[in-house]
Amino acid sequence: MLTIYSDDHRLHHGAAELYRGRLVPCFEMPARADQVLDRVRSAELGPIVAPDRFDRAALTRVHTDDFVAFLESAWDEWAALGETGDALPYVWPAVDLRQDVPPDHIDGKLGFYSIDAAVPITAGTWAAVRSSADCALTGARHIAGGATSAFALCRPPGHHAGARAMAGFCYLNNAAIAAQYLRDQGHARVAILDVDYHHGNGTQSIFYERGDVFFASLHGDPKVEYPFFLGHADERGSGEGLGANRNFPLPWGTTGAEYLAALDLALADIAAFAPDSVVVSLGVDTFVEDPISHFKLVGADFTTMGQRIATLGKPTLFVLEGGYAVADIGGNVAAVLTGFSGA
Ligand code: 6XA
Ligand code: ZN
Repeated sequence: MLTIYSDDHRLHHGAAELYRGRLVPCFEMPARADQVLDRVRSAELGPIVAPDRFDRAALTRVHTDDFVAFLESAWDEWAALGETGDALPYVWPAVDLRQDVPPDHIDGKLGFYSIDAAVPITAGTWAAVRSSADCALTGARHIAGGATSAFALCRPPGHHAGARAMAGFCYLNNAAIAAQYLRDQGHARVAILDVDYHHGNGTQSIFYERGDVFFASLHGDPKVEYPFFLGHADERGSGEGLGANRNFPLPWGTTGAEYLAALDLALADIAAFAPDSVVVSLGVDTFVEDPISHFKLVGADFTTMGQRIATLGKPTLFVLEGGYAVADIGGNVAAVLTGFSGA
């Protein structure tokens, strides 16, 4: 299996995030990608290549033009204030406020184009984000060209980013951009399977009214888990997308066996959809020792996960999402990929 990776991810390194009332070092850090690269290499999964550069138009197929323009200029507008630390939002157009008048000041824009404050913007964030999307697009290009699998080692991750919003360590939605690219290259039906611990709210929202992209997600129940306000079982899609969205919210403490039983249900739905290709939002924050999550998967469960995904028999693009047990993230990602390849 081909891996697509760029050192550009290092250009994005937020200093701190708000966690339970304290500023703590960002859980989403460069060492995560380093660990994954290291273990993919030692597992001898296959060649590791740099991403191709894609046109901005590939991004605006799923994101609004004004949102991409915001990401492009946010750091410069922030730095023009004389600020040198990370840019962070602190006010949002939530209940009773207007969503229809975009602000001019960067403080307002940061809130207008985000869902939460877990999205620090640094001097190198845009370059890293753009390169991360290029990794996903390059993987999709390989799949469109006939490859049976590819792994986009994306950092920063993407599945919380919506058409017009960054959120939860995510800026551009790498998996959604890749899925749309596959559609544009002639794959009539694409399925996205999100196995990250957190609901992929951004991906769901982007495709919610579409019948050509199926979205299935297994995740911590949003009643008790981030992102809290999307990801319930009754969200089944709307309009032409009715029936093309499937959520499996699972309780804190979910074991590997319980998780894999739910995965089988998601895979059955995807098989029934009969996609031309599958994009997997691969987060391994379902791991028992993950510092911000509450499932109990162990190493062998990740191998089984890869084996079961392979039973779909579809060209499959894996896109890296979350996972914060830094010492184990590489081994767990490699277990899914080798499970898939060896199955
Ligand atoms: C914000 C938590 C963001 C969750 C990030 C993640 N406090 N998403 O892993 O998949
Ligand atoms: Zn996650």
